Amino acid sequence: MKAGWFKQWAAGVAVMALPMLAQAQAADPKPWQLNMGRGVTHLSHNAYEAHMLALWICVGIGILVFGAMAVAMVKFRHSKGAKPDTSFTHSTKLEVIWTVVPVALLVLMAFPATSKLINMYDTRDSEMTVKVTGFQWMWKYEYLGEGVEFTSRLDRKSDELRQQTRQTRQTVTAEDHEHYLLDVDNVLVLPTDTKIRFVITADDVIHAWWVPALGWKQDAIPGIVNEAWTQIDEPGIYRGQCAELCGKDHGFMPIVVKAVPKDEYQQWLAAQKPAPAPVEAAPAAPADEAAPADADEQNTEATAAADVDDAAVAG
Ligand SMILES: [Cu+2]
Repeated sequence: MKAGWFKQWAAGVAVMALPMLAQAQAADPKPWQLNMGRGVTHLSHNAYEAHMLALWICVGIGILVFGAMAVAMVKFRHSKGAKPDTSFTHSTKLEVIWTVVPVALLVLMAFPATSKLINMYDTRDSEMTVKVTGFQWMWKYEYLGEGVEFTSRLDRKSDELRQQTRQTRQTVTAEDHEHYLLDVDNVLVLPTDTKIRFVITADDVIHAWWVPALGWKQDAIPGIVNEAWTQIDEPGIYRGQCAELCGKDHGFMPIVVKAVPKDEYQQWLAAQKPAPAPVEAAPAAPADEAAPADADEQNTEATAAADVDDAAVAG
């Protein structure tokens, strides 16, 4: 057990020591990460900025208050002959200051926070909509208007490991599974640089759809449709979990978002669409048509590959 813990710790240190790996995992929390993550969307950056503003104001207040206490305790201590002022009752000047300063600070924080909140609920001008439905215990994703839908549940390997460890009471290490309980069978593929609207609901009990790198979590409530939106800046894999205690397998309904460039997304989407029903009356025609169709597909693949090469050169 001890060796397992050490291995996990060593693996964590190794990951932090490798900037390349750390870059790839930039959106995931790291061991011993203290601050909240920046995330990969406009909204997550907003949340991060609001958090940092409040944090630095708190740091300033902390330094002032504890500094004043330290000075008072050291400079005016009894052994130095300090005498308490027993006649003091109140000071109007001080009372005004300690009322006005906190109010000013709250207003300073409330203004940007409110505009960011309004922005967060503004789903206008979105280019596509994904419907998310929470089930005990999996997610269903529907690409509205595209005829593409699928369910996404805990990956088989994680599930097997969890059944095993339940009996053996052993700990699952990173060697057993790099993303234990954070992997799914079907990932939610989304395009980058696209305003995506989500409509979120549930079919049985309340769940909550949460991918920290996107910067928000939204309740999935039966009979209610909640809205949210995202625009992902960087391609990558972003993991999350159900964030509302929803039953015995609440901890086993992870979320995986795979953000890919727009053209790659279009290819993926086309591949997901159900094949058109075969035409009964023309037995010979499909063979002829198949060839040009294949050629087209190869062409788009070649173009896509060229794009990737271009991107690599540009990068
Ligand atoms: Cu749930």
